[in-house]
Amino acid sequence: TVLASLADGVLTLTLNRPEKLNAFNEEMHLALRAGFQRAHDDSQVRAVLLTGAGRGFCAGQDLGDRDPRKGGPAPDLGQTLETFYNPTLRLIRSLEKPVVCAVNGVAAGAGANIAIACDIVLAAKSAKFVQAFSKIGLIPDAGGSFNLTRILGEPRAKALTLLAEPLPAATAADWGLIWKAVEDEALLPEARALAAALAAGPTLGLGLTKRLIQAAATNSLDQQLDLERDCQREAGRSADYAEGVTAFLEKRKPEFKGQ
Ligand code: LHQ
Repeated sequence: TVLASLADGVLTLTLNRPEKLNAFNEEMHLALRAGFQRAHDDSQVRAVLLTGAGRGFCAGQDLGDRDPRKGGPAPDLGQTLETFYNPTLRLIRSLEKPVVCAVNGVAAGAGANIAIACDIVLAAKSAKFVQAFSKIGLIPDAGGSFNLTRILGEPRAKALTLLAEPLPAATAADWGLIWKAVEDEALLPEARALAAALAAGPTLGLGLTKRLIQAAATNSLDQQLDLERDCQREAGRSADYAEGVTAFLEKRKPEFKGQ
């Protein structure tokens, strides 16, 4: 349900239930989590590229999995979040390596919010982001209530989540919800090139940069200045910093190792 391949330091994870627009069943949850866990554990992985197979990126939870017409007790969706979505969201955010997301088609519900939790999001111009939750009586999850509000502010976050209107990729880019909307044919080549360039970069410093930018959402200025000091101290001790300065002085391209 998730294809994983490692090349040039990039672990590509492709959601692969195209007949269901890559909606999440338990198997896909576990496979995606395993992919991000591998990204944490494997030092060969220096960047991740997340995308979807077929015409959709991800339609969120597979709604066929829990058919209310079959009767039985109401499901505990809080438990579903705790068991399946939240660990994956935490793995994406805590991974100190860049995560590029290539949104190849519709991203709905938790699928939209997993996309926007990634670090650099490219979307095909034909893609749309749908906060579909309110259409079925649910609330925005998978970090959506946090990320949408922080990125867009309350007015847009509320309208998107209360109305569940599809947001075209170009508007998502205009609003700063994603990095770029690109021509459909250009999506994968651009996303791959971006991920490969990041993977060949000073990934220790990039990881620290990700930590800093995320921490700024909840830190005070004083806390953030302290964190910048600590992270710069660590970056300054890296082999990549020495190589970056040496290459600059020698007027050549640096060769970073991620150390
Ligand atoms: C699907 C799905 C789907 C199953 C398309 N499931 N089959 C967390 C905690 C626990 C539980 C609940 O949820 C959550 C978080 C969530 O993610 S809640 C939100 C769940 N997602 C949705 O409500 C989105 C439902 N899907 C749609 O609104 C549309 O399918 C979108 C807007 C994604 C795409 O529309 P279209 O491009 O018109 O495609 P389509 O509707 O024709 O879908 C194509 C096929 O995919 C179709 O199957 P079929 O056999 O008729 O070809 C759909 O039934 C199936 N599909 N989403 N979530």
